[in-house]
Amino acid sequence: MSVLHAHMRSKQTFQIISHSAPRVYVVIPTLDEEKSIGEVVKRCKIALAAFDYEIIVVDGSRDKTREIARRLGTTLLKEKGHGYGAAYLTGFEYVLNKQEDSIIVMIDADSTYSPEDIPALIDPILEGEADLALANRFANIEHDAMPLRNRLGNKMISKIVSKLYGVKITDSQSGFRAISSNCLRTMFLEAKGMPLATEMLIEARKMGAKIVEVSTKYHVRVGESKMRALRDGYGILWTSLKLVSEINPFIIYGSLGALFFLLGITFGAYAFIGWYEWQFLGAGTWPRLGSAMLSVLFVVGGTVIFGLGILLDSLLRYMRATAYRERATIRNS
Ligand SMILES: Nc1nc2c(ncn2[C@@H]2O[C@H](COP(=O)(O)OP(=O)(O)O)[C@@H](O)[C@H]2O)c(=O)[nH]1
Ligand SMILES: [Mg+2]
Repeated sequence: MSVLHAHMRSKQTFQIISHSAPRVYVVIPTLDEEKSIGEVVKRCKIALAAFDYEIIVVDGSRDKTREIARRLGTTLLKEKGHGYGAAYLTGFEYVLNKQEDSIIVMIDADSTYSPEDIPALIDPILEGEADLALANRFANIEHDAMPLRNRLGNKMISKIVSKLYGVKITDSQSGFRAISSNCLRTMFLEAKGMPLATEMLIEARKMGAKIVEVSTKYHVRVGESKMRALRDGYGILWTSLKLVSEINPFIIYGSLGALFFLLGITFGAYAFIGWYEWQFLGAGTWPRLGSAMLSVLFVVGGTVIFGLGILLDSLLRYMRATAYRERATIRNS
């Protein structure tokens, strides 16, 4: 979407909801971004001129980032702990403590995302069409903006998250997002590093939030990336996998149980053939007692694990239903 178009949309939206438009909080984590923070903040201000907004910079820098952010009148917070996730959690805490209905925008300080796209990103939330809007960079990516390694890693993680959690997401690692305060409040987030982005998606899915992707531009970065592909990549992959037992325990316990059961059957068949040869075909003594014991062990173990999967699944469903009913009661009262 063009810059002009984004502006036009923001004005339209603003006119429609001018009486009750929620405040927009832009949270920007910064780690040594003196080269670009000034420009990003200024562009955010222009893009949000028609809105009631506050820009929050959550900093962990040793360069001049803080001074620049202060001079531009942003709310300056010091990150609690260290890392991309820790910085966001600090910013979220600040916003949610205000106890108001608002929209939170997440954006990098490195000039990769276009602040001019913010109105287009918050639009679906204002319109009630989404709780979480993700910028999808792949539709409009500047050449060389994302290293091939990151691009492939992102594609893979996005596929895994989409398959495991039943959401359709093209760009799971996009750090340009908008979320309603009501949705953010329900999320249990604890990742201190880059996996926060993934954790947030999974939490959104768990809470039954409406997620949309908005196509935005993506530019070459100013300054150095703080992402460490290997370490962060593994962290993100692990986060994508580990939370599945919370939303769909049957995938894990069901397949593990089935695998054990199959192993048990295989050992059992092997033992049975040995017994048959000994009994009817005149082989020596029956040699496969070990296999028979393993067979019993795996079949019993597999059945127990499978049962556990079913049990956890219904327990989780029960808990979710209870939470859903509680939320509905609160809303109606
Ligand atoms: N406060 C804080 N900000 C961070 C930290 N790590 C990264 N950031 C900021 O988070 C944003 C995303 O990091 P970036 O290096 O752009 O990651 P990439 O987009 O995956 O390459 C940038 O604005 C960084 O300055 C951190 O440890 N503390
Ligand atoms: Mg970045």
